Amino acid sequence: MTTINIKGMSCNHCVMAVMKALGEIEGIENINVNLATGEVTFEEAIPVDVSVIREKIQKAGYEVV
Ligand SMILES: [Cu+2]
Repeated sequence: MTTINIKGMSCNHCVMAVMKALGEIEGIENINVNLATGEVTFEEAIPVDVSVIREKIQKAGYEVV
């Protein structure tokens, strides 16, 4: 399981946007977002480069810290 922290989420809409963005990356599954802590966990069915994740999250309007 991979854990990242995302800055900028303030409501459930943000949670959905982050889940959608990560879900679009091939190989990422079982995404779980904790709005209170900003902690996001997921499984990598195939290895995913962290830069791909950063870029996706940034495009959605949030930041990986
Ligand atoms: Cu929001």
